[in-house]
Amino acid sequence: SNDVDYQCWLNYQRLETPSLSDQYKEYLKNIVINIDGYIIDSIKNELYYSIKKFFNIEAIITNKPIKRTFTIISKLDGGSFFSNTIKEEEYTSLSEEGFLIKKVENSTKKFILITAKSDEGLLYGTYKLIQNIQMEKPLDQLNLLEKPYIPLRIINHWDNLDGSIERGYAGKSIFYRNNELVDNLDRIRDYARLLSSIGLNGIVLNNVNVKSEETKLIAERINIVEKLYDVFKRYGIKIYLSVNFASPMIIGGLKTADPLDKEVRKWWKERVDFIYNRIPDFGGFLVKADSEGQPGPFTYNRTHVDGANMLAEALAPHGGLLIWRAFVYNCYQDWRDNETDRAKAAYDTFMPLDGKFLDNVIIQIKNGPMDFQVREPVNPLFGGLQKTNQILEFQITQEYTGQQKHLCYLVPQWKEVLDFDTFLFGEGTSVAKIVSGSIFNSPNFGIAGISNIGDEINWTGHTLAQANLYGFGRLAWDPSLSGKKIIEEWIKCTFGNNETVLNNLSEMMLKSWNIYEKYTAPLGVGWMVNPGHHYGPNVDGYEYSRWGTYHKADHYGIGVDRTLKSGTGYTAQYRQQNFEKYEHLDSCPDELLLFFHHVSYIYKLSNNKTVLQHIYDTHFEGVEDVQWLIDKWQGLERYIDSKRYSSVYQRLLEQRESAKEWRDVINSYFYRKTMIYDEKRRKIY
Ligand code: GCW
Repeated sequence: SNDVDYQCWLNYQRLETPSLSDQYKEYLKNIVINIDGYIIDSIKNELYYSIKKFFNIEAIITNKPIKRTFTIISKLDGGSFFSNTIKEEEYTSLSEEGFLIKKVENSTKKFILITAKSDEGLLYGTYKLIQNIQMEKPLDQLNLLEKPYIPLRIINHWDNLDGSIERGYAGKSIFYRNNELVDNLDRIRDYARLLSSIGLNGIVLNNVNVKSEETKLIAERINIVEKLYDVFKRYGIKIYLSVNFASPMIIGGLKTADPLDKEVRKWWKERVDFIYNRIPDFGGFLVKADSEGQPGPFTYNRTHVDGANMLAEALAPHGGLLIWRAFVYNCYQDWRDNETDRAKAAYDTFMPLDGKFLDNVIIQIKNGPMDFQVREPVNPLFGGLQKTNQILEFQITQEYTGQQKHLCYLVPQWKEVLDFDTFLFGEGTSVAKIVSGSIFNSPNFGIAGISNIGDEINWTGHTLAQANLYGFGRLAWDPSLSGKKIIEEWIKCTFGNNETVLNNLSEMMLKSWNIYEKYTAPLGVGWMVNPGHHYGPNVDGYEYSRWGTYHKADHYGIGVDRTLKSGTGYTAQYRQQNFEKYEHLDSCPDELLLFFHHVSYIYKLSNNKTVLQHIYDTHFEGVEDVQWLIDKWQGLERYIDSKRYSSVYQRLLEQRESAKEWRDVINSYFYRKTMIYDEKRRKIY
């Protein structure tokens, strides 16, 4: 499709500066590639296609330069041709997936060089060069050396074979329909292009809640996986499958799935051998066990170590990874029970197992201790675990952040998580550093995000939600990038280099998470959503339920006491410095106040406002801010194509309606609980 909305940030629009365009064109007329391979073919395709769109020319792709000026893509060991152009330190600092791009000029030739140690590196370098062109970066000083900071950069799909997507807000699966692979794989290929252009190197192809049909993907339905493998491998993306822990019973006909049972172990080994026979560089398995109804080792009185290691042992000979989720908690809690705290569950379950997992086991941990709320503290397993491989899990799909009807750019939220100092091994041990694996000296660390795409033409339903997918990939590559830098890249590539668009839209995006937070659940307390689908306000929707998700509002106050002194003791799961910060009211950050403490409505925040007045103010402001978003967007009408303009506009109107509903429900609830007026006497029902 040529639809601009479909192309996302790979739009390849003509440059606005003709002279710069001519300069680049001169170099890109002749592409020199002296190696073969399926990833190399993708590089050729991408260059050919982008050059055509940028400059309206057909690039000539050759083995040797046919002009004095050209662009060459070559492995670092690619011979003497350019060896004296690369400095020793450049060579040594390049990692396996890194790349070097530079402009070289001597008396006989001028060329842009993209070089790397691997085909994947060359592919990333190619996308980088294309992006530089699109962003109209000057060609003169072109000299870039990049390598990913985090080794495993994986997108997770909660797609089911019937075509539905759990928590999907952008249509149906682009992979599956009616329990089959879709017929036309073009769109999947375009998705692979989008993913590798932002540096992602892994994809989990099916939902962690593995139902009966999906269980067969490791058996008689392997051909589906094989075909997807054939698409993704061309873009350097490894494929992984979510598997059902009870597979030996469901599809193997065994009487048990006990991980210590000999037959069970043998069964898994055979399954894994079977998979690798068909898919030589299969990535591995992702498992949600003993969580929200999924089977797991607990049924057999075995531990997660028993379960994970059994699968890891089967995968190890093939170099496969076993990713095991830490999202384990009691989802049948009695709301009357004040002792049990869901926030404590992951840490309580996995800390005692630290150091007991095999080398190819990785624990995948959600960013917070609860479940992707608009605001949560960082999961204390980061900073807790010392001898276990870890993957940080983010939710790109906006389950609790407006379901892609509301604008919510999540990069600022993710940045806070990545920058959070856990104090593991002393000051300066950020979450980003942990998941880079550098301090553990292991490549089996990473970052995962639940995809927000579906088969709607613009992939993400809300066009501006494309930025979340983009930003996820960029942060996984380089967590030190700022939210601003990332959004500017995304805007330029998606909407072009117009200044007004750049300024207005980046401001909108950067404020959007905060705006969403203002009109929804206050001060980190979370969960005031409608049960089940999780859209829209329902203050007590999860208050008397089995899910462990309570705000404990009464006429006097609100919040969950998670202190060691008088509450559930969750604060003690953090290292000393963070424990102290959260334990005490005076040092607990306002935005997490109600996550950690139960306080009275007249408790004063650091800005001297009472909690209640803060709730009123932010809820009125939130709606006004959505109006501000609308005004800003309207100011861009003449710069943006009408299709994208009006589809975003429609969603902003829905956001305004929904924000009003949130405002009035929340404010009325607290007014009725407290009978304390809003100081400004605004309308409350
Ligand atoms: O956020 C919750 C969702 C479930 C999801 C679960 C999980 C895939 O509401 O739909 O199931 O988390 O992460 O396993």
